[in-house]
Amino acid sequence: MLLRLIVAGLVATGMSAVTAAEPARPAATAYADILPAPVSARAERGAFTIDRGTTITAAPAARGVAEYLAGVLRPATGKPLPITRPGRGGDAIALVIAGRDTGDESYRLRVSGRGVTITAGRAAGLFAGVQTLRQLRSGRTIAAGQVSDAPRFAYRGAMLDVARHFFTVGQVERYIDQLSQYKINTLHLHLADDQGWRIAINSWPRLATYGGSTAVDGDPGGYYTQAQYRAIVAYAASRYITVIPEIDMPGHTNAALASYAELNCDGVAPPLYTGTEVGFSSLCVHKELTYKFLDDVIGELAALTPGPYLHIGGDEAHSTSPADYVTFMNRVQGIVAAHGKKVQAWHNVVAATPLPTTVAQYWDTTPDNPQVAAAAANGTGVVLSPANLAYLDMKYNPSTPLGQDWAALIEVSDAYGWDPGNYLVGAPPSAIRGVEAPLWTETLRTSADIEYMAFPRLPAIAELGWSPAATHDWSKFRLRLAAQAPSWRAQGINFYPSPQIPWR
Ligand code: TNX
Repeated sequence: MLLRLIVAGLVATGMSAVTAAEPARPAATAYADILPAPVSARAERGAFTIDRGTTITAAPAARGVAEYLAGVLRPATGKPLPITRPGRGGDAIALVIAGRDTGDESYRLRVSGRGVTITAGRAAGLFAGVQTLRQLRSGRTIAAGQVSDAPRFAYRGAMLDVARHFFTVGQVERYIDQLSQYKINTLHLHLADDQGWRIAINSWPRLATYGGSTAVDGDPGGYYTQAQYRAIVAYAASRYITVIPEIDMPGHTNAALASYAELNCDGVAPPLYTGTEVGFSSLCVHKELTYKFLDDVIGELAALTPGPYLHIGGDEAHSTSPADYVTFMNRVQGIVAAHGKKVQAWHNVVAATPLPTTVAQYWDTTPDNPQVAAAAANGTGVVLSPANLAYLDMKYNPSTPLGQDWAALIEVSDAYGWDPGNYLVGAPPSAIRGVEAPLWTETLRTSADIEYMAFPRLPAIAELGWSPAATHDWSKFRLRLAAQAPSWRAQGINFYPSPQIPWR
């Protein structure tokens, strides 16, 4: 009787009596479920089981990735997983730096009954392989098979707006952990806008202490000390994510203008702003102090930034005349260059004269933009974030409780249903650096809010950035996405259960 009850229970949960007695086995489709889709993957017979004797082997250059992997696997498996130098024998998960360094996150993964080997030309590739390994693991078991993989685009980004609402270091790190699982390699932090200035600048302290004191709807403000900001950058780096800090200008600057009266053309500081209008503020383009201010800010930001790019905004400068906009953007590009950094800016920068190294971030809602296409043909790099496809703050449907709808309603099939390599009419494919999914936070206050808007669309954009165009297939993608849900539930990720996806 008892046995019959157990068997009935197993049948009800979809398991067979045989597998129930063994450690949980990965689904046979695991290699087909990897997200973002790899270049190639095939399942083989057998599986590797992590045990008391399993070690992680890594040469010194791979030590950081090994520690990250151990940090994931030890709590998940309850096994000690010591990290050792290569070549000690025994069952191992081997992280091997070998072969040509292609300068990207290419890797190969091989799982047999005897062990796991991830091989890459550089540590960033091993880290990407580790993310694939995480998806293949079920309990202590990893199904046998092989993966060969490389990213389609070098730039795979996500933006978080910490200006409209402030998010703590812990909240940003939580998002970084989520991004890294989908092989996102760039975190663009929107650090200043009309509603708040979120990074301490030692030479202009009131930017943060006063300009950072509030948020949309008068919600609590906040800012990162430089030590906290460095901690975010280091945490991201440990996940092979480069941070691009953005100070938006010449518009979107009310928080700065409110903090220092002398930055205003009329010398009068406006009040702090907690609404959600855009386009009403502008730095004073013909005041020399503006450029002294920006030289100080950009200098401190450059010193905090190991990555090559600083983002100078440049969008929606509706209170700056077109001629002043050109003057301003050209001069500020020079300041960034003088501090040894390259410029990223919203695509409006092409109205000025982009430096040869400037990258334009495209946010328009149409693939037809001759001015941006011409700049791209002229050598300006382009990152694609079309607002009607890639903006994570857009509602999914009319009844989505959070977000906006000015650009579009964006269901999962919309976020996935375009080809970045073939989107911007007239732009040479070589100009396209990749994709970025921006998350503006006028309506978002908590990590649960961030996750509801980002999941499941962020993995869709991540796949457009990583996976070969030949793998693009909605009917398969929706199954890959469905396979992620158990992991999201286990991590407490608050995702939108889109009716388009056959969730498991
Ligand atoms: C447009 S598009 C903005 C942001 C807003 C966002 C809200 C662009 C570069 N700027 O200032 O937060 O829409 O969806």
